[in-house]
Amino acid sequence: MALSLSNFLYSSLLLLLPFGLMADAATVTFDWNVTWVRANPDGKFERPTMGINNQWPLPLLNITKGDNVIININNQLGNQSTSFHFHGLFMNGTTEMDGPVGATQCGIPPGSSFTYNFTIDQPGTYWYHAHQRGRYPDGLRGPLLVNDLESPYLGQYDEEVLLTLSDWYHDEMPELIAKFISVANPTGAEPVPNSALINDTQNVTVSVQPGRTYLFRMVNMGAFASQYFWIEGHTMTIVEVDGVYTEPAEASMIYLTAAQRYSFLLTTKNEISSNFAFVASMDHDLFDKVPEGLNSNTTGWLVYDSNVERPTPALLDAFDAFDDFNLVPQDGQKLLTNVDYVMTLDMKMDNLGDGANYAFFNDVTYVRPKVPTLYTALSTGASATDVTIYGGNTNAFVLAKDEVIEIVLNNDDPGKHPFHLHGHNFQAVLRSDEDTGFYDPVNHTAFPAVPMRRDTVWVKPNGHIVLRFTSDNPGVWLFHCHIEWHVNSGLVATIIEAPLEMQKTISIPSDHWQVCRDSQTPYAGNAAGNTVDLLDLTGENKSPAPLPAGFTAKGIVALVFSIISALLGMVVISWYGVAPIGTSELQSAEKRIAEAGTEVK
Ligand SMILES: *[C@@H]1O[C@H](CO)[C@@H](O)[C@H](O)[C@H]1NC(C)=O
Ligand SMILES: *[C@@H]1O[C@H](CO)[C@@H](O)[C@H](O)[C@H]1NC(C)=O
Ligand SMILES: *[C@@H]1O[C@H](CO)[C@@H](O)[C@H](O)[C@H]1NC(C)=O
Ligand SMILES: *[C@@H]1O[C@H](CO)[C@@H](O)[C@H](O)[C@H]1NC(C)=O
Ligand SMILES: *[C@@H]1O[C@H](CO)[C@@H](O)[C@H](O)[C@H]1NC(C)=O
Ligand SMILES: *[C@@H]1O[C@H](CO)[C@@H](O)[C@H](O)[C@H]1NC(C)=O
Ligand SMILES: *[C@@H]1O[C@H](CO)[C@@H](O)[C@H](O)[C@H]1NC(C)=O
Ligand SMILES: *[C@@H]1O[C@H](CO)[C@@H](O)[C@H](O)[C@H]1NC(C)=O
Ligand SMILES: *[C@@H]1O[C@H](CO)[C@@H](O)[C@H](O)[C@H]1NC(C)=O
Ligand SMILES: [Cu+2]
Repeated sequence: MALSLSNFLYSSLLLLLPFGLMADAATVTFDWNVTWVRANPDGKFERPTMGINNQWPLPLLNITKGDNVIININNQLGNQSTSFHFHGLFMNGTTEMDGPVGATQCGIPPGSSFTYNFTIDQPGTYWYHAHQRGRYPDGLRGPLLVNDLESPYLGQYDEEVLLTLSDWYHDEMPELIAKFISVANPTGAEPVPNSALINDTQNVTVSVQPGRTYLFRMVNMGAFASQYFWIEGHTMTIVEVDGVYTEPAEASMIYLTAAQRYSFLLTTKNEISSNFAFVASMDHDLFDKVPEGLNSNTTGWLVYDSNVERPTPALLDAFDAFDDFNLVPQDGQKLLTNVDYVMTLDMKMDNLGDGANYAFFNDVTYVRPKVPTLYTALSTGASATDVTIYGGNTNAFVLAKDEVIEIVLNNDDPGKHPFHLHGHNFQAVLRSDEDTGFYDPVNHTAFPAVPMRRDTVWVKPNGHIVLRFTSDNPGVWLFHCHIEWHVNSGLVATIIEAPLEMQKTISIPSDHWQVCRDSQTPYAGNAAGNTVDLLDLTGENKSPAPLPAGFTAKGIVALVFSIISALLGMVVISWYGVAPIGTSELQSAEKRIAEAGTEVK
């Protein structure tokens, strides 16, 4: 019964030792069957939803820093393949566990199994989600917390509270994507969510006690909408963004794009006479049209006393959120200077020859290669440093090891976009105001001495951002907009970081090859699967051809279709809606417009 002295000393020693020195970190194992379930989180509509072990919402992964995580996936969906990405984890030394289908693995087809095996040595607030065309908004996304026994804020709070935010669609993604990327939607208007959720429900209550401090951890797991978040009568003290501890910063409202995370400290009042509302409100700027009856606001309450009423939140005239560029990382990491390599990404939205709207970096819209990019890097020897072999539609960049890399992103689009880098966080060096056009490297506002770091940052409409990081993590890492619609319409670039180093250090477990065989996906050679002539990309996956000359402005495409509908009536429009339109149809439409005396610029 009595605790022996040696046992006692051993446990005390464990508490005193820095975590990294502990003999064996734990291995935590999860068995996940991916299954269809039915869910109705907004109380308005029950729908088929992708769950884990017949449950949805998905499980919280609450891991301790240093732990080895094993997740055994068995895809029991029956009709769709999938994969998982652990958003914000660097996967240092295990790029093969990063998850994006076509980049670091083949999709896991129905009936197949796949094991993710990685060690977490970062603290903070993360999430996990499927990383294959449109899967995560259908349900496959959940929170991931990394508990840090060495947190600089340990001891400054009594308890932890997790709140997730999300938008929610009633229709399933395959159907919505088909409507979104279609000749019938030439302007590329994104489907607007039906509801917003907090913690995968609404009207959530957080029971609090007076005079205590709570660490709130927040994740936006949504597919599209950014959200403003505020708590009436209380101040938030931000201490972490995207896994990076910050100097404490007070805020009355925060703004979370899809995929961003915040942790803040909140100290409760000393009396319990009232309860207080908190609100998450979807940013309408991103919606082309706000549907009648949409409620963008989700309310929850800090409940001091459950017998006291829960007040309706006051309506605000304007949103005034904390600017994350004012955050300072707690480790004081200085601005990276002496940039070795600049990746310039000019982004725009435009139409291709099928009449649908796509997203482009440097005039190329991403199309998944036949061979996942990592497998190309591992199977092509010395040629792996030649960017050509990764294909003409992947926006590939090959980086050398241990260089300072700068990403310049010029947003030639009137929308806000949240950009995410896999495998790293980055110093957010500059975010211009809107309508400032492209970045001018010789004329810009001063960079901060200690820039904010995170893994997802938004660019303003028709503005630009400049990001920096060190290429110290060999692997294949995507850089993409985290609006799932824009991922599907091609706003993705591929970074192949230190490929020759990868060839020495990365080995692919046999179950990863097996899912490629199960799904008949080639896993060697260049992007087209050619293992003999690596520079021959015949047969690679390509985007549709460009529009014929004179049809490049998306406004004209819209005009063409409104005129066709006026001339020929709705029967034709619905026919166009089901069959992809070809060049000849567009040309005859052009001729008709000319004949009708309409001006075509
Ligand atoms: C939350 O409360 C509002 C207002 O009472 C109600 O309209 C809504 O249906 C509730 N949501 C859920 C999921 O119960
Ligand atoms: C797959 O099955 C689910 C559940 O039966 C169904 O709701 C969904 O529409 C199907 N999806 C496809 C792409 O067939
Ligand atoms: C996963 O599915 C298999 C086969 O149906 C079943 O044997 C196993 O118990 C399931 N695992 C979990 C964790 O539900
Ligand atoms: C996980 O990876 C480690 C390191 O490669 C290996 O030793 C271990 O056997 C793997 N575990 C599983 C369950 O695959
Ligand atoms: C996560 O685990 C830690 C350590 O066990 C615990 O203190 C914390 O409350 C947990 N967080 C949540 C949201 O459950
Ligand atoms: C929100 O959901 C998470 C699980 O994802 C749970 O740990 C947490 O306690 C919930 N928060 C509240 C306030 O209900
Ligand atoms: C949502 O909240 C905002 C800010 O208070 C307010 O302007 C807007 O009218 C609210 N929307 C609805 C539908 O209540
Ligand atoms: C530098 O940029 C500012 C702000 O955009 C502009 O007003 C100014 O004319 C520019 N100066 C030069 C030398 O281009
Ligand atoms: C990856 O690990 C190496 C070796 O420990 C380290 O030098 C590098 O900074 C790490 N990079 C990231 C992004 O974690
Ligand atoms: Cu976007």
